[in-house]
Amino acid sequence: RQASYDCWLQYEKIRDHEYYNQYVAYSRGIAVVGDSPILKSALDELERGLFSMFGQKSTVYNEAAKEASIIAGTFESIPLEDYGLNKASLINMNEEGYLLKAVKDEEKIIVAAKSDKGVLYAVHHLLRLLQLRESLKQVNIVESPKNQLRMLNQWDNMDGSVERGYSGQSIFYENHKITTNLERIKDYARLLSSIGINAISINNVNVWKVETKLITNDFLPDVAKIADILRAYGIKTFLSINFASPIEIDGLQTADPLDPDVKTWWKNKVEEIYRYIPDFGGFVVKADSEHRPGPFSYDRNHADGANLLAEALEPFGGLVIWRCFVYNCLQDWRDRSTDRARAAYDHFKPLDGDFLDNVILQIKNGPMDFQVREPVSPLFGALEKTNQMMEFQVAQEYTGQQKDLCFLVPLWKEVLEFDTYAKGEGSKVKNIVNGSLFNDKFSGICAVSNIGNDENWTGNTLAQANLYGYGRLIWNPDLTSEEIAEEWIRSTFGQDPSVVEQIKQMLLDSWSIYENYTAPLGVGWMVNPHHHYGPNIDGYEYSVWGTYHFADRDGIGVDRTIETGTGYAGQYYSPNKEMYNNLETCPDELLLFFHHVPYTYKLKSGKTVIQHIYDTHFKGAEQVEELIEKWNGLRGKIDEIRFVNVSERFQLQLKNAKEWRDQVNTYFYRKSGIADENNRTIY
Ligand code: GCW
Repeated sequence: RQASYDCWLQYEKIRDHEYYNQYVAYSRGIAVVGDSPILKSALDELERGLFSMFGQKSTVYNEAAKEASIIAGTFESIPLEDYGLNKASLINMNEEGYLLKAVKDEEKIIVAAKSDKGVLYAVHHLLRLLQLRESLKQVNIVESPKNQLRMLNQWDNMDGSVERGYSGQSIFYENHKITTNLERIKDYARLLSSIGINAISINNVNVWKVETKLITNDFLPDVAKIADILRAYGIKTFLSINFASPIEIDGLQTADPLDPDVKTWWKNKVEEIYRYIPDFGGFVVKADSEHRPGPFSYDRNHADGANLLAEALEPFGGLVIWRCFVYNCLQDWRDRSTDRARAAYDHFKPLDGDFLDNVILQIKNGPMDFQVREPVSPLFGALEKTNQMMEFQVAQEYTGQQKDLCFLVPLWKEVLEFDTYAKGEGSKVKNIVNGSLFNDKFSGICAVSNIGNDENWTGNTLAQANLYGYGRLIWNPDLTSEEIAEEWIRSTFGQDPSVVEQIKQMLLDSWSIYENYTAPLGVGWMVNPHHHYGPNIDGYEYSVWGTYHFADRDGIGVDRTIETGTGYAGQYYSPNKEMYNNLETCPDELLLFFHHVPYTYKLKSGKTVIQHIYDTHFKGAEQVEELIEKWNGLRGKIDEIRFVNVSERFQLQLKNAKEWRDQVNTYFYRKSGIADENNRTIY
């Protein structure tokens, strides 16, 4: 198997003698106390990681034997007092939290947690410390995840395709069946548990014909097999469902959420599912969105729709994750009064408080759709009485499709750090999605996954950093992008400082580089329709999707102000509302998202809009050349397969960047007639 398959779980042999000698003793005897599928996974991980790093098999004890140096188990199962530890002092950690501590004159490491899952996470943490060559001597870590649901959404279809997938085919399905390659799913579960993911929906939110039947006995036995595998790694299984299931599966006349027969149908259906999967997570629902069925067909609203399912799931502790990606996707481009950016807020804000307790609204990070640059969705902060969670996209649909390098952690961090002012200063998005600001019962973060059955999971090996970074960031949003990047590189490519520094810089610069050659000043959608890769300035300009830049000979941008525009800016709390609404205070990077301005408008940077467009596009393409040079400098320092994989993608990125540069510059030159101050080539 290639190194790239193991991603950040390389567990490379420790060759540094000093370090080896210091730590090898810990690996000789290990104990994982207790017996459960999750604890078995913890033991497997520990044995595998230690063997790989120290080159010797550990002796395994099933009790806290005195010969064992690493002792893992729950607080109930290991004799904490014997090691001078006090259970009461650990009470503050949450169900998934844990303690890692060196005891007995640093001869032993205690790996203790409230739950089995916590033990598994603690083991991964310990292995990570070893991979990062951290000192274990005085280790004393008390850690709890900051978010409750830490989820991935697979957009996998049962024909094996992956919607917005850039890494091969699905690892879950082939030929309209659930895969028989359960090993690969187990390996995915290993990767996910190592970064703390605890929930996954395993089919596309667009639920087509065959997929509708995933909740029938045609497929439930096989779904249960997947759930068994995932459960052993602390991951709950969810399914995306078709709102019209009662009609499509059993021929009911209606799927009206208030119809008694429909209610009974869902109750029975849910009961059946739980017979197969006793800890089934619940449903993810895309309803009345992009032509998917939903409550609107019956003149009902989204709360009616979500509550129907919530009532059925409630007795089993199941959740409804209801998506807020609801907008008019048959817009007339001539209609200037409709603004897609307003849609999620306009649909869901009036329903605040109407959803049952086990419903969570899933809100995309921005008001449009995972563009390179968008403001934060104003729905965050607006829902005070409704469980909610963030939806990010790890898959690089609009950010280079895993050909172009785009490390997304800095983008996600900006979103999580955004202050909504919902309850005055300090009402950050991260404190909304962790449930603390409004005391939500359920909350968290989910994201569209970026993996497929490519050997290296993510197409571009460097895109592994986005999956890793996503898990680490939502575990603890206070980690910095730098820390996360560095952890990933060292766990993936080893310790060579020159490699670490070089790749780190490349990752950290990459979002801004991508933004430079694609999307200036908050303009989105200048992409090829359907597949969304490469430039097409007017590709979405006269379409039904509500995605316009309104460039004419004088200017560009969408007027979303309160006075003269769509009023979108008014959906924010003050002072964000005023900041965005006023041309003078609107940040440059979102200027054209909120305002329509002349090409000659002077930015805060001192440049005109048109000169900014030219400069960033020339610069972006140059920066890609620099990335390539940097990467070439790593030849021989990392294995050839991964080196070549990334090199090939950089060539594609360069071609893409030049195309973007020339099309965007030429388009706006022709529109505006204004020459580049530096007389560079524009066609
Ligand atoms: O913008 C769209 C994507 C679709 C996706 C949709 C969604 C799964 O292009 O591919 O459908 O977002 O989030 O539902």
